[in-house]
Amino acid sequence: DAGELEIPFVRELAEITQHMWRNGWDERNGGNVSYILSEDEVAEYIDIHHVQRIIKPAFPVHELRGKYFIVTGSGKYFKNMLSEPGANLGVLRVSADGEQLELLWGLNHGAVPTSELASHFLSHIERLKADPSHRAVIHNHATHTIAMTFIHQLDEKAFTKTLWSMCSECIVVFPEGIGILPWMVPGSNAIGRATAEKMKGHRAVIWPHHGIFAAGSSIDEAFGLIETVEKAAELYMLVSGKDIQQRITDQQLADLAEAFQVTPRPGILNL
Ligand code: 2HA
Ligand code: ZN
Repeated sequence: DAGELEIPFVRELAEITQHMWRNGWDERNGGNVSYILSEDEVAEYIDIHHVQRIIKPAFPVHELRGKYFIVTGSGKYFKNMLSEPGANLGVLRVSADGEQLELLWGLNHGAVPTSELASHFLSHIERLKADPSHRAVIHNHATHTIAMTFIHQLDEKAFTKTLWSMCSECIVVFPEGIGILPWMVPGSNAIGRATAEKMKGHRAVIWPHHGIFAAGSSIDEAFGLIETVEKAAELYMLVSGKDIQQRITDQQLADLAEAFQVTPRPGILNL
């Protein structure tokens, strides 16, 4: 529907989900996105006084009361979001008491928000504490990132160091490193709490044998972080087991951090 795509934040989510699907990162209904919107930007396109449906979240989210989100729908395919935004995406507001979700647009035909809403909401709460400009959380099934969780030890520091050393941009893009959970059942409140705990000090959290969660101040920032992690993981998968002749040294990583004025998480570089 051309009209729906005239809403800028609907177009942005429809396009980024299409992009991720084309990257091969969101087979079937894999992946989910949530993005904080300002009341003004929503009110410009949507009647914010007309609540279409009330949706009960799994738990109250008082910290997010009154906030507006665009979210992907549960069970919906990224492949289809661009051609049918209203059936696959929804704009909702957390009620003034934080107990319910007020659907304002989309999620047509009774659809509900992403099955990973717990991980999204709890991550938003932690990232907003860490960074007032925070807005976006993206989860997808980035292929090489998942592959790497089979053959690399899942120690966060070792994993971060390997990613940093795969390409020169990495330490600049995620100087705080990567959080890693143990394998857990997806879609649960428990994985939501564990993800959010990692989000206190990281913007990227890997779910072994499943995918990645990333946070950022915009869709571009969160997506760019995933692209960078995934690129490093792809390089790792290309070179692992090969006879490596040279690599970026810890001193060179430290030089990069200094040149780009970022502070690497302590305890990772051996200098
Ligand atoms: O929405 O990716 O983690 C499907 C998933 C669950
Ligand atoms: Zn997933």
